[in-house]
Amino acid sequence: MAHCRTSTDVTDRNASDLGRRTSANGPVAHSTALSEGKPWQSIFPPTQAASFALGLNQRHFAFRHYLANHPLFAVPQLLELHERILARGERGGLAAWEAQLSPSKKYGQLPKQEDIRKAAWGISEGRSLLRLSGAHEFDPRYKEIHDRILDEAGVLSEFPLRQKVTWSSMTILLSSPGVITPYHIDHQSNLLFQIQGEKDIWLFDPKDRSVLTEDEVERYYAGSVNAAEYREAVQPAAHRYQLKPGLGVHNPSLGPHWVKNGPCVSVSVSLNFSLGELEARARVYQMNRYLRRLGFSPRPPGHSILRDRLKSEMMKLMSKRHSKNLDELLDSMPRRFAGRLRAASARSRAAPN
Ligand SMILES: O=C(O)CCC(=O)C(=O)O
Ligand SMILES: [Fe+2]
Repeated sequence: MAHCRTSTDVTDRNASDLGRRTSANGPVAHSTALSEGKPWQSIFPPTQAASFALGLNQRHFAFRHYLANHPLFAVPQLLELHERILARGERGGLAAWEAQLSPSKKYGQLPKQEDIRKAAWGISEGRSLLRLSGAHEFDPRYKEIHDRILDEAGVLSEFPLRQKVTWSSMTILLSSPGVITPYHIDHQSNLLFQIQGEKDIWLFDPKDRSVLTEDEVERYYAGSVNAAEYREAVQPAAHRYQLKPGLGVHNPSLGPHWVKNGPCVSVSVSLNFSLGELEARARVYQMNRYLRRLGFSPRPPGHSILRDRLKSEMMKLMSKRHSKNLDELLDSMPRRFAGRLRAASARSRAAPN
């Protein structure tokens, strides 16, 4: 039997006890943010500048960080945050799945857990993957950490990250012992911080087309978020990182990944962000999807700067607005465009020649 941390053991607490200590309107009284009375502490040791400068948004790499003992990410504090979100009568960014035992099972194939509270409080005995997206939108103390991560990663990499990021999110992940996070890709570039528990993450090179095909990426950007297929044969191409508290990994945009949690409850924080150049590339894939439907065989992005820019700008015109999150990027642009395509072909059929 594994020896797991007990300070965050939630089995001896119950929701009504938690409710008494929780304010539905805002942060609890005993604030623990780094800025409040604590000596200033950075997120990353400065010695890692080379990894950030060479790797950020380019390739996966491991890093060290100081967030592991941060009280805002202790399990009781996270349950408190969940309660405050649920007390508003909505789920906010909360979602829970019942994990399956293989990386090839896709998110869309995992049973969703309707009772978020039950999944959260039973995390140490269950087989749950619990995700809170946009934690920084619910509580300014998480926003402060979100902002500092971007600032410090920008300084370390000498890349004006804060100015270049179009939208970003702090996602907090709680996993039951032993569960597997399905193989998948994300549009966003990601810094994943391990806070509690140990787990293995397998990261693949997003540019390796023997692992991730152009067709999978195109279908992803056309709205099929589960388009990436896990194939046993490509597993040797993955790099395994053994995460433990104080370690993290950077995974650039579209880097395929899957995760196996160790024998204890895991807490991880994902700081994921989109960039203008990633969105431009996404629009090329979206335009290619529609050109393909019209019978053309478009080339993937990266072959011609001019052609890519043209496709991206056309897609931008058709979609009219800038995306503010992943759903808008993946969903609304293609749908709007599909509507316009249908209208255009109906007009051309109706038009006299
Ligand atoms: O840690 C996990 O279980 C999944 C993390 C993940 O998929 C991500 O941060 O993009
Ligand atoms: Fe992911």
